[in-house]
Amino acid sequence: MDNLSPKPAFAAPTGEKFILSPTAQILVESPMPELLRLGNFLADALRDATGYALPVSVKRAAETRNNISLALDADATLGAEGYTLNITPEAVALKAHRAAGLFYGIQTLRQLLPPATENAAPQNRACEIACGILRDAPRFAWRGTMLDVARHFFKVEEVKRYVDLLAAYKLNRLHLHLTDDQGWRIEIKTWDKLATIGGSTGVNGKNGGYYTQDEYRELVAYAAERYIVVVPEIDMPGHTNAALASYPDLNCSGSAPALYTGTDVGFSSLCIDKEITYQFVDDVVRELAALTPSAYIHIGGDEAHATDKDAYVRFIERVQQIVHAHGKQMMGWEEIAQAQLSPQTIVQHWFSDHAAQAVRQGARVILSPAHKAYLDMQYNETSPLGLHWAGYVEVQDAYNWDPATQIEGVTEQDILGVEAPLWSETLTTLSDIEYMAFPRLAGIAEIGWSPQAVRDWSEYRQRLAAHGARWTQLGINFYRSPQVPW
Ligand code: IFG
Repeated sequence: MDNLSPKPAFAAPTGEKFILSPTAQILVESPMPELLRLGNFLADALRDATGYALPVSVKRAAETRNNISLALDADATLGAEGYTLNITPEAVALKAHRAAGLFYGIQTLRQLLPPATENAAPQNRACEIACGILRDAPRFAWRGTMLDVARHFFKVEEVKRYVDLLAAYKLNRLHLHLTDDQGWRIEIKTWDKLATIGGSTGVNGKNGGYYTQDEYRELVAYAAERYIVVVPEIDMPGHTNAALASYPDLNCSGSAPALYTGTDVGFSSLCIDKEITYQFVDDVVRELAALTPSAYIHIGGDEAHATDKDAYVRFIERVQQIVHAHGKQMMGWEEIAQAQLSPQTIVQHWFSDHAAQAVRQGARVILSPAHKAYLDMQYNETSPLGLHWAGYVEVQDAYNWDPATQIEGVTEQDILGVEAPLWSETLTTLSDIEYMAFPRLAGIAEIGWSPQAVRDWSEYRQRLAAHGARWTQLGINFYRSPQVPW
């Protein structure tokens, strides 16, 4: 019970064991579809590993011995994502106020089983689960990562695998950076060339491609089943060469630039004073909003070095109105704080002090400090992948910080949570993604979930070593940092 990550808010082991036996059942307290789905999610996770039948059924009367039970209860103090686990030698009782809490309790249960159970090959071994009481709930509501599918495109199956790994660490946001200078990755039916031309290539001419709207819906649904909200980003007015290359009319000059396969930033801009630009934005936001069950649409706003400052402010304020007109909240990189933001706009801190400016306007912030949370930063000067403009970020650097004291003028109640961006200029495979994300993403997940008071690098590195055994069973291509006693 002392190897769990994210570290629970409260866990009291008793030293006894619950033996998961071949006749064990998974019982749900009511026939609610989501409860049965969660029961089956847990059963699937354990069936492969144990070879046991683990039938899922609605609990009848007093049968609780030798079973795992899932129940929702009225204890609202657990919030939307908290849970309690009461594990005795007789039974495992998982309770939560909301279904997401049960899902997170299931992730904790998985970690209480031996690492071998993460490997789908049947082990047919009597699985032991440490007994005790856990009462756990997250510190921050926003616990996420961003995947840049614009510099290099990653297929639906690859992103689904990444989603599985995020869910195991109780992360609940996947921000997809869908468009940039090198690629437009989402089908827009009213502007079809964005994907067919703008999505035809990538950095160094590699990993072109795009999601059809059906494929994108499939991704959103897959993530939602794991209580992960997908947040789409259409980066603008900068980082727009792929769109400008697809439609000459979007350019102030009326002629389209060539597709771009380099890695420079800050050279492109939508034409702020042309009305067609706002028709484009409105059509894109409308189609994206229809694909986005959640509240947020990210409009980028970073590195608009080719956009006049006053024009930039006018553009952001007009886009904010368009996003609201389509019933969504606007998110953006922190430069958008130069514009007049509405209170429900969310600002993502990455490299400047605009976040404090946003807080002064009453906006809330998500922290992605580049020198701590950018997963595309090289671990050290020998890392085969990644960049180092924000510095080298080893596992300890990515773990050893407290969002509440990270930025002058930004305190705990201004912070929605944390997010670790993974930019893909130097990444082309799922294996590359795993190498840069693990171990550091597990640390970000703990920063987002666990109370600051229970976090300590010297203790965490020991716990992290135990997760290396799980990642090996899961086939994750993780970086074996010399800072961790694997
Ligand atoms: N900054 C750019 C990204 C990417 C990154 C690589 C932001 C918000 C450098 N903008 O980070 O597009 O190129 O580390």
